[in-house]
Amino acid sequence: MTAPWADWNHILKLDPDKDLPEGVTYGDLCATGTDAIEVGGTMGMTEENMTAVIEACAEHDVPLYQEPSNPSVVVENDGLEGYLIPTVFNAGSPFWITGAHKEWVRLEGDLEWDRTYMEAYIVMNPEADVATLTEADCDLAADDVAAYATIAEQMFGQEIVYVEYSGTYGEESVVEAAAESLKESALFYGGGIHDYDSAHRMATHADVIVVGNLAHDEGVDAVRETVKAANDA
Ligand code: 1GP
Repeated sequence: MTAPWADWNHILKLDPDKDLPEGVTYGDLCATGTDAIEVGGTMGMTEENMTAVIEACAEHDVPLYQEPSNPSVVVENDGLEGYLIPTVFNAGSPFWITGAHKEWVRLEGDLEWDRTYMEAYIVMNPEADVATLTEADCDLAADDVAAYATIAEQMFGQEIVYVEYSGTYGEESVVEAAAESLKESALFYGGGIHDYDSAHRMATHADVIVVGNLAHDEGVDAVRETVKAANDA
């Protein structure tokens, strides 16, 4: 079976804890040409705010995924295509590698496995909430990141490796090293993409670029530019 992300170039990640720019609707953002919407964030997540964004996006014709940051905010909604579940390979606490996942399965029992997908995160911005929360070791050189990507793919069978610089623009050499180390798995890159050029540069290395803050800070036109760049690369 082909992976849902096989043809994706661009994901728009919407954070339920952040507002949209004045006059911008979720419908506008769904219509930017992005290949998928991922609803998720690190801080301030609740079932209520997750549900509100998922319901607002579900009315529109774009694949919709939830990226729950912990088991208590997982939303069941018919509008969701599925779940993209983070596991943080360089987390300091095992809770963020397998612990949260174990709790989810313990509490829920049988998950919808045919639409539950893993993302093997390598968290790189020490200032980001996700780095603090997971106590991630972000002091990694390009060869460390490449090695994490390799173990994610070859030892742990991860189909998605996600180099995450959330909030800041990453080192291209690091993303390139991760890309070169992967054989089949898809490389997602997210962090600090803010215009055509920044999107295009990372999209030459990554299979899929993830754009987050830009939607909340700038709005639709800026996001469209990044979609164009992702498709041009
Ligand atoms: C965050 O990777 C995404 O999880 C996108 O990062 O918000 O910096 O665009 P930005």
